[in-house]
Amino acid sequence: MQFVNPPMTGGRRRRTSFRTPAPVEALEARVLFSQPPPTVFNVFVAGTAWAQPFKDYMASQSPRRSAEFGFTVFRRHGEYPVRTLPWANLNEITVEFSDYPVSADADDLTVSGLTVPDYPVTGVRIRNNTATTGRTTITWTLGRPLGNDRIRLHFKVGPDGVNIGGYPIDGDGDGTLGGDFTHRFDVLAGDVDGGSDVSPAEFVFIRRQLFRVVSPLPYLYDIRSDLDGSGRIDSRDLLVVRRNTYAHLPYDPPPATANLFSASGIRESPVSDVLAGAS
Ligand SMILES: [Ca+2]
Ligand SMILES: [Ca+2]
Ligand SMILES: [Ca+2]
Repeated sequence: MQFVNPPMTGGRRRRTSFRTPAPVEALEARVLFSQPPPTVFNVFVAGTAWAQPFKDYMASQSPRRSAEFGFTVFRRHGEYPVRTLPWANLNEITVEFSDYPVSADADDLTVSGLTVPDYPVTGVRIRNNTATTGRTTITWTLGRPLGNDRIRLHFKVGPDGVNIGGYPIDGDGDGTLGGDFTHRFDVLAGDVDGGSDVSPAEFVFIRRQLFRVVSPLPYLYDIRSDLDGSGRIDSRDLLVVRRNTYAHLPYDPPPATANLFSASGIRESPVSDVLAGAS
């Protein structure tokens, strides 16, 4: 028995173990010949302002969600239809990868929409959670919340994008290395029923739920009515849905690239202003 430090851990992962010496598989071989190849497992969205009890309750309702990373908008395995998201302060996107030391920069992720052609990415945080989930997560933070928009996520794969020691992942999920990752979902603050518009009935619906709380007892509490993820349905949520009443998702198809965007006739969401200004 000897004390071995495998050199394949890519700097972040550090694992020590007692085992008999064996030829250590290089990271290159591990990436190139792994079956299935390393890929994206899940994509989550959340708000940095979300209260932890809100996230805990959200995750408790479905094992597909995360008390750490938020609401799932993409799963690699299995059908996962997502209704229009009703929250007003979504500004974090977390991608969960296979158990590899994945690297990425802030500008590797592009978040585009019809209302806002290019959401600024202001930060990136990489975590190798091998001790807990056995997976690597990368969280990109946006400079403004997603809102009233048909969102398209895109990140490039390879040495100048998302990579594992310079090698590509299987971004498009076709079973071979390479291919960028793209995914679409919609966000409309106040769209409690996910029908892609905000009706006066939804204002009434939220008003009926005033003062319901997620903690300590989430009696009749609904995460889709807590529009700022505060853990409490109150006047701020009511203000969000009131300001967005009669708003709807932009009708145009999603842009192929951010440059093809046309903003004519599309009103930007005032909801972020509401949240920033309300007390
Ligand atoms: Ca591929
Ligand atoms: Ca609706
Ligand atoms: Ca709230």
